Amino acid sequence: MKTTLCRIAGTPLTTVVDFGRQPLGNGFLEPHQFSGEYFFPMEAGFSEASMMFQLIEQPDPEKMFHDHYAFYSSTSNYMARHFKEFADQVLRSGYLVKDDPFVVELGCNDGIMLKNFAAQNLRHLGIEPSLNVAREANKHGVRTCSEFFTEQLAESIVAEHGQADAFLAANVMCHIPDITGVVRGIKKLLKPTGVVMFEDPYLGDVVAKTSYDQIYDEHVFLFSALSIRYLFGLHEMELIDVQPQTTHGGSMRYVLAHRGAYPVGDSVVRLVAGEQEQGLDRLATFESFRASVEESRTKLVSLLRDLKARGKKVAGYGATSKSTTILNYCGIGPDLIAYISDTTPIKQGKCTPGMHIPVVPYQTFKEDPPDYAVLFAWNHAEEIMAKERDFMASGGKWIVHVPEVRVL
Ligand code: JHZ
Ligand code: SAH
Repeated sequence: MKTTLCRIAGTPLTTVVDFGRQPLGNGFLEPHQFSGEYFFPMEAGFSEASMMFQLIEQPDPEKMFHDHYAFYSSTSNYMARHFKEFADQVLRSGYLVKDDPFVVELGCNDGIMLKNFAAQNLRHLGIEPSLNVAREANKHGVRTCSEFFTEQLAESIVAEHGQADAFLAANVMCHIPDITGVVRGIKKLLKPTGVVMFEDPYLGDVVAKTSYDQIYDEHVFLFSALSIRYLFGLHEMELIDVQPQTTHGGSMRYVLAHRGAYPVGDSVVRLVAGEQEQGLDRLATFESFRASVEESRTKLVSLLRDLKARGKKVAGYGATSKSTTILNYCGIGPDLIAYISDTTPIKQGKCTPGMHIPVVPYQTFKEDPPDYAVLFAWNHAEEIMAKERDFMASGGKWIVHVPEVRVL
């Protein structure tokens, strides 16, 4: 759906970066599907009224989240540990009532976080519209409801299960265009003493690192403490704590509650001041972001062309959703990148959205390693570097584009 108005403030949106025609970030496909492939014009906009960075147009949710969704959270061991720690934090937090607490998670995917609550026999519910990943969660004892979260769904959850002590979400709040409906739903779902804890890629990191690949169809918003405080403030809810995370290349965990339920922590005051200093409340910041994005594109394309001219073999590592933006925005196809290796079975044997680079099993990378590998899963660098010592020992080199295009 296209909008020219800010989804939160209703005031006009200003386009800050135009990424051109883009396919679905997770729209991996087979050659016979090329002719009917879906594309949309992807422009990122900013609203000074709400301080919210957002897409002008986003494909319909049903096009992106369905019964063959390609992203499985548990493909990273590091993320599995991260979500175990997140669950432990909630369990220790003191926010859960002693007697029969109830935890709801939005976008629980394959159960990577909720399985930790299920293992403790704690009452929980995962809202997960993508049926294939929800079924995976069920195998881990996680109870799911395969619907898109809305205010109405919140009402029916309350009717069936009562209100929740904790409302959790990771990498999903920033996916939902009717975020106002979500906040209204949360207000109804949450007990007076309940808390909301959610994390998403952080706008401050995206701007600081020019990690423009965090902008794709699914990410209709990139949040900051400023925009989250504004959005929830419209609904008498308060941001009480913020906790920076290293995951997904720099994320922020936001803790919110009904207004007045808990004191606002110093962390919020400090982060908001830092964001004002970084200019996350001003259009001008995103004008210079656009210049950095364009420069990053020029450098990556010229590096790949130079390697091709020198007869080097280049492959990609990790067929991430993020890479869809890079490949399509930079016009990088199979002529520059021979294949992309990925451990997710549902992506293998298909081609990348839009630029149609073959996605191959990890085995291919092991057996037929390239001279250079573009680390599209750069957010998992630590986990991947530890695993790929042989590649480096035999002379293989990594290319990264964050925070700047370079060969490691
Ligand atoms: P990864 C997805 O983004 C989509 P993506 C979504 N919109 C979002 O916000 C985040 O996730 C949470 C593979 N891999 O995590 C697995 C290897 O091959 O960066 C994945 O396909 N070998 C919901 O897609 C991809 O890389 C490995 O050793 O940008 C990583 O995808 C590892 C660790 C991963 O998310
Ligand atoms: N929390 C996991 C999964 C993120 S993927 C992690 O951090 O790894 C985002 C998930 O949100 C997808 O599985 C998608 O199906 C789900 N989702 C998308 N829109 C949603 C909505 N409106 N309500 C609930 N879940 C949604």
